[in-house]
Amino acid sequence: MDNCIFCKIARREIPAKIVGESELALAFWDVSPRQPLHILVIPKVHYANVAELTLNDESSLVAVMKLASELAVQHADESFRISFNTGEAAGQTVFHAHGHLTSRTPRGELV
Ligand code: DGP
Repeated sequence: MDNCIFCKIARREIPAKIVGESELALAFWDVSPRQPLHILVIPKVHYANVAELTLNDESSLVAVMKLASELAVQHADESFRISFNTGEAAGQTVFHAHGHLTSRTPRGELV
């Protein structure tokens, strides 16, 4: 999608602190973190929300959850959350599916 900010990050057209990547998914630090660990994990292909992603592209969904889980094991101390705000009323502000990986107990030094 031309005007989607997360598609632009996936295409490297705008900068982000990228922390992980696979063939189908990308992870980067949230620009305004709400917990000590706050990483966003997105499918590289555009879907408006997690339901669209799940119903249309199981491979990308698995890639997102796998990358989020790998980063959780790497960066969180066994306690973490992976959440997907869906729809404006639920707090979604960027309409490209993204999981928030958050933790109050990050492990080691975060970069
Ligand atoms: P949500 O409210 O669930 O749609 O979450 C959107 C998140 O995306 C919010 O925590 C802030 C973050 N965000 C918005 N724009 C950018 C950006 O350009 N770069 C990065 N790294 N994060 C962004």
